[in-house]
Amino acid sequence: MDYQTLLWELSDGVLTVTLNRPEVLNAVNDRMAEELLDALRQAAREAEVRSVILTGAGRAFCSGQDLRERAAGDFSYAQHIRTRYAPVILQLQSLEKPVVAAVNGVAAGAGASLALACDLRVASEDSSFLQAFTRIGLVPDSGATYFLPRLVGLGKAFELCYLAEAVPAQEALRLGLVNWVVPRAELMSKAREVAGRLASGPTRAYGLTKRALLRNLKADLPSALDYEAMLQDAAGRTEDHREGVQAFLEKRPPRYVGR
Ligand code: LHQ
Repeated sequence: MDYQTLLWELSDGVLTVTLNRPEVLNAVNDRMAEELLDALRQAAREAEVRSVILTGAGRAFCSGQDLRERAAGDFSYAQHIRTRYAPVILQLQSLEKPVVAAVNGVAAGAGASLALACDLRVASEDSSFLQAFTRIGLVPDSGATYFLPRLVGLGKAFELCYLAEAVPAQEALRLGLVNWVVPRAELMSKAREVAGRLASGPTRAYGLTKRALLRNLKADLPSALDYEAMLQDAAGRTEDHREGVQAFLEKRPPRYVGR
């Protein structure tokens, strides 16, 4: 697919996908939603991609739904969310490779949901998270009501959704919404450092770890234990597991190949 709204860059196993409509703070139009889904599917298919960074061009990460393209309700919002946003959020979660959001500015509405659906978040000091939905009389969507209570607890999730005030990066760090906060100039180097480290790791074990963490969010302990045991069989058969043990015994760093 020829991307008009995204930049795609693969380097040393790290795929960087940049939302690229800076003039509207990377608001999501139909084309961007389609392209993002395509890019994430390609990331899943291509063995050379071993971790992914999602970021935004310009001064924002993503301002959510493009309100000029979809300003008011003469079409089905439900249909729009089911066909445009849900597949992207599900693809981010089912992609069995680490995904790091590099939040370079405001992440608002469905743009915040996109960041929350990534596995890890690095945020620049001047970034913020805004549950913009109720400001325009809408319900938090694209996974916001799923991710927020899990990351920050139900009480805080109510506050963020009801009051819809921007949460600055340092506060987001304190709440557990993001993993690291760094100066703006260091954002991409920090994201590349994290994603690069993950890209040279045991990709299959990371993918299975992601599957276990997400699946076991809603499991009871016996079934969580059983699921882990089942996945361990798969991890135990990988070349990387053999290499990891061998490297340990030989007292040298492992050289993982991602399978
Ligand atoms: C934008 C946008 C934007 C278009 C900035 N659209 N142009 C799903 C499916 C179905 C229906 C509806 O919703 C959803 C899920 C959602 O995502 S709902 C939530 C949608 N997003 C928002 O409500 C956030 C709207 N944006 C803002 O509140 C502000 O722009 C923020 C707080 C993000 C940033 O404020 P500022 O830094 O003051 O920037 P700005 O407002 O001046 O924006 C810069 C430009 O970007 C401006 O255009 P202009 O031509 O005046 O320079 C904005 O109109 C444009 N822009 N967000 N979502």
